[in-house]
Amino acid sequence: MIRLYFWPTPNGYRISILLEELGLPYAVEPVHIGKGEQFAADFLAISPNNKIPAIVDPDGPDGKPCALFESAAIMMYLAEKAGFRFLPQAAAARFDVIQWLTFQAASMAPMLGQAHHFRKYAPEQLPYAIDRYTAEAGRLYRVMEQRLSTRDYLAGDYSIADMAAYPWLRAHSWQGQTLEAYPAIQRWYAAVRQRPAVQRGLAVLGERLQKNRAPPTGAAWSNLFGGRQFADKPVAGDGEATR
Ligand SMILES: N[C@@H](CCC(=O)N[C@@H](CS)C(=O)NCC(=O)O)C(=O)O
Repeated sequence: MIRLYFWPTPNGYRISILLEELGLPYAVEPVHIGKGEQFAADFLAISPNNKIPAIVDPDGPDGKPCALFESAAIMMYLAEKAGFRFLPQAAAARFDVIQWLTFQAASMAPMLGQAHHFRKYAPEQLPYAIDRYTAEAGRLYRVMEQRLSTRDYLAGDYSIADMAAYPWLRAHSWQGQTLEAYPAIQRWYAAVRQRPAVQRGLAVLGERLQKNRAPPTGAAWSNLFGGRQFADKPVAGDGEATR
């Protein structure tokens, strides 16, 4: 069975949503990133960038085990494995999905993540950074708005590109955005949200969600944004990794 290395965050939900959409059986391996479990040697062997999500498929290509990190790569892998579902096999349509998936992975998620960081987590209020990433979030939303004003989903039919986008847009208020300003995104958002598989994917490890969504402090801050995240060798001699 596929093992999903997961924590309930926007990038993690991309994969839980896709696995639910595909109906593939999977086992969740929680990786508590606030506790520093992403620095454990056995996890780094699968995900050398110390980030969730990651998967291990014991029945990979040529029947051999396959480990993957990076959400976009995992999405393409799973969609193809399931027989090109939510990722067309025909080249032109496939690359249309891939370019919008890459736009999510390479442009939207990193910039929206910076908006979260400076608007919610930074220990100082830095107006330049807040303005820059809020404006960049708005610019990216306008790219999506224009695209969705001429088609139902990012690449025409519902695809892995939409599943990659939706978990990030759920946090639109953290990015200084309001969906009323983007009518096409608002329609798309409602259509994705009502899908039962999306709701099941978003419920994975729901009991582990931080209730108050307060910024991390202490060891969690160090693990995510501080000394341990940026240490030369975060694994060595540090007792935080508990996996
Ligand atoms: N480009 C990566 C980003 C993954 C990522 O940023 N994961 C975050 C959670 S959303 C994480 O694991 N953070 C822990 C850390 O940075 O140590 C992907 O799309 O998979």
